[in-house]
Amino acid sequence: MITTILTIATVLCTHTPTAPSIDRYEGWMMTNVEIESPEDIEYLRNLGARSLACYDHAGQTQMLMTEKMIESARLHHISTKITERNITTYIEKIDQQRSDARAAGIGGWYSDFKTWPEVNTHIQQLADNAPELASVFEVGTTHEGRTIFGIRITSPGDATNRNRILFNGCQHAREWIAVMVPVYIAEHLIEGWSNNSEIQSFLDSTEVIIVPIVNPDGYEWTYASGGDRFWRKNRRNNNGSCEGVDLNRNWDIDWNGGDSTSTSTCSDVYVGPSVFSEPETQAMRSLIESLPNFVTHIDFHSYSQLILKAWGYTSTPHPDDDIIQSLGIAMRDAYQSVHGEQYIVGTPGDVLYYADGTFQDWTTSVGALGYTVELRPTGSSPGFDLPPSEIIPTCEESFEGILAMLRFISNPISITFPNGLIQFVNPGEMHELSIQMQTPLGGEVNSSTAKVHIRYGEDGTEATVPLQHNGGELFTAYIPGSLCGLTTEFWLDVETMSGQYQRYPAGDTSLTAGVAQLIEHVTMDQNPNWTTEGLWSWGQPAGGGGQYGNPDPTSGATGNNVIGYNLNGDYENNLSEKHLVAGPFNLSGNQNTQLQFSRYLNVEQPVYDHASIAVKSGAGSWQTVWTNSSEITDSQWQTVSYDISGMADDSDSVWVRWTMGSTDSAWQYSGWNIDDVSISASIPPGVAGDVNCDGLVDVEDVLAVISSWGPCEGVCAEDVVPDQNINVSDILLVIANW
Ligand code: 0X9
Ligand code: ZN
Repeated sequence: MITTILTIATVLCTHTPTAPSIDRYEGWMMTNVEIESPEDIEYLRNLGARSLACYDHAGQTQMLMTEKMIESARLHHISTKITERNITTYIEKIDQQRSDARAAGIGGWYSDFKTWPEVNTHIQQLADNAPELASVFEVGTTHEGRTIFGIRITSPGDATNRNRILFNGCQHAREWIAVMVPVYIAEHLIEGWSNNSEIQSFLDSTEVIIVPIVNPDGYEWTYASGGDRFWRKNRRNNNGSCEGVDLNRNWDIDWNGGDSTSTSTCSDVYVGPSVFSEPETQAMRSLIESLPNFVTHIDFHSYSQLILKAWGYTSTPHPDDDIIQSLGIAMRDAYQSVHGEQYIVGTPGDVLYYADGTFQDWTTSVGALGYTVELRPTGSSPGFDLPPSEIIPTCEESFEGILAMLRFISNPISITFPNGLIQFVNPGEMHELSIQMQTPLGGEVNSSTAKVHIRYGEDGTEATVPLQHNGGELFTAYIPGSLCGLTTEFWLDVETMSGQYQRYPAGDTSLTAGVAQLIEHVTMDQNPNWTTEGLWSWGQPAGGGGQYGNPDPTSGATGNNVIGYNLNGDYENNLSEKHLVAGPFNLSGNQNTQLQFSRYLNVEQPVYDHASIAVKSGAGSWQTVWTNSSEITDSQWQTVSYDISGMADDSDSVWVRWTMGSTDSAWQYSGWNIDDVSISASIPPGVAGDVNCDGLVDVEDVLAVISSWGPCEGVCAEDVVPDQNINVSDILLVIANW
C-alpha cells in the first residue's frame, strides 16, 4: 500500500486549508474518515476538511469537518463517523477530564498535561534538588519572546570526552504527550543516578540534554483561551491571514523538497521563508553544534506509536542502516516490555510518508543516530487528546526505550546473531553460531583476541575457543556438543583495538543450551484437529491468491498437507483476529522449550494487516511470541524457530496460537501456511551416566565408556566424572546411576 500512502499523505499535508478563525470550532465536528483512495483525500481537501493526523493513508484518519462537508462526503461515498458533534463542548469535556485528573492527583506531577510555565518550574526544581548532576540552561528565544529551556544531566566530573545524547519534545504544539515524556526522562535519570547503578554508569560516560518544549509559542497557543487546541506550527507572523512555520520542515536536509512540504503560509507543513528561518530551529542547531561527541537523538511527537529512523526524505537507505535498525528494534522491544504496547520501527517512507527538512534527518546528517518517536495512541481517536491516565504509562515505556538507547551506546561493540542463538548442543555435533559485531560509535573489533568461553554444567569443565573471523563484521563461534542432562553455558569476550572491553551477555549471566529432546512433532500428514476460526483449515493448499505478495504454495514443506488460512486464496479485508489454537501440550519437567515450524506466509505491513503467534500456559493469558514487523512475502517454505522457554517451560498445559488478522480495508495477501510443527526442550539435568544420550543408563553406556578408554581432550561424553580421563571411575558412576 506504500504508493497509495505516499500520494495521499503528500496531497493532504501539502494543502491543509486555512485553520478556522477565533470562534474557530463553531459548527465543526471531529470525525473519523474512512479513506479508500488518493481521490478521496483530494475531494476532502477541496471541501475544506482539516486533517489532524497528517498521517492519512487508506484506513481511518481523524479530521475536523463541518456538517455540510460531512454531507457532501457521504454523497461521494466517503464514510465518516462523527466522534464529536461539537468541538467546543469536546474541548470543555477534555478540560473537565483534565481538571478531574489533576484534582485526583494520581501520578503526582504527571496526573495531567502541564503548561509551559509549569514545565519550566518543574525542571528548575529538578535541577535545584540535584545541582551536582543537573542544570537548566537557555537554548534560545522565540518570535514571541519566550525562552526555550533545556536541562543537562551528567555525573559530576570532567564531561569533555563524554558522549552527548539529545531528547526533545514539542516541535509540534498540539502533541502534548511529547512534552511530558522528556520531563519524565529528566526526572527519572536524576532519580536513578542515586539508586540505580546502571543509570549511574550511563551518566558517568554520557551527558543527556533534554529540551521538553522546542516550540513554547505554539504550545502556549494550544492552552490559551481564544487559542487553538489543534495548533501544530510555531507562531511566526507571516504577514497575512495565516501564522506559523512547521518547525519539523525547516531543517537543512532537503529543505522544501516537496515531500510533505508546502510553501503556502496557511499549510500545516509550511517550510518557512528559508531554511533555518526560525529562531527555534536556529537555537536547537546552535545547541547541537556546541556538543562534542553527539551520538544519538530522539525527537518526540505524537501519535501512532512509531519509531522512525533515517532517512525520512529519501528511499535511499542510510549506509549504517543495520546499526540504526538494531537500535530501533532494541527500543521497540523495550517499549513493548513495559505495558505490552507495540511500536513499529521503520523509515518514515516505509511506515508513514516521506518528509523533507525534518529534525531527525538533520541530526543524522551531522553524525548522530536520529529518531522520531511517535508516542501513544495508535488509532485515529483520541489522537492528541490522550486521556491523562495514559501519561504515566506512556512515560514509563518511553523511559525503558531511552534506557535501551543508553545501553546501546554504552556498549563499544554491538553484538547480534544473524541466524539466531544456539538453543541445543547435541552430542557429537559442532554447533555453528554466526556473530555480527559492530562498533556504532566508531573503532574496530580486535579479531585476534575475540573468544567464546564455554562451561559444561555448574562448576563444570571450562574451555575457551577463539572466534573465527570471516572478514568485516562477521565472526563464527563453534560450540561443541554437550552431555546429556548437562547445560552448556557460554559467553563472548571481545574488545576493540583500543582495549574497550565487551562481554556478551553483559554482567555475569551467560547464554545456555542443552541437549535437545523432541517433545511434539506434527507433520500435518494427518489432520491434527486443532481448533480453528474463520478460514483456517487443514488440507492441501491450492496455490491461489496473491492479489499482493505471493500466492499460497501448492503443497506442504513435506507431504501435501498444511494448516493454513484460506487454502484457496487470500485472507479477507476488514478481518478481525482469527485464531488457530494447538494444544494443550504437556511440557512438565522441560526446560528451554523451543517452537519450530515450516512457514509460508504472505501478509501486508503491520500498519494495515497482522499475523502473529502467541503462547499460553495453564490459566494464564496469551503472550505474544512473534508478530509481523514488516510486509512478508514468502515464496518458499522456510523453517522458523522461537524461544518460548519463558512462557512454556515446565507447564503441563501449553497452548500455541497462530493468528490471522486484523486486516484493513484493502490489499489482500495469501496469509499463513504452516507445516511440520515441533516443540523441543533440553533434556532435563540429572541423567549423569547416559553416555549415548538415549534416556537410559544401561550396559550400552558402559560399552561406550570402554570403547573410548584413555585421555579425553576437551569435553567427552564418556568422561562421566569430568577429570579428562576415561577410566574406571567413569564406569563406576554409570553403574551407580543404573
Ligand atoms: O510529519 C511530521 O513532522 C511527523 N509526524 S507528526 O504527525 N507528529 O507531525 C513525522 C516526522 C518523521 N519524519 C518524516 N516523515 N520524514
Ligand atoms: Zn509531530
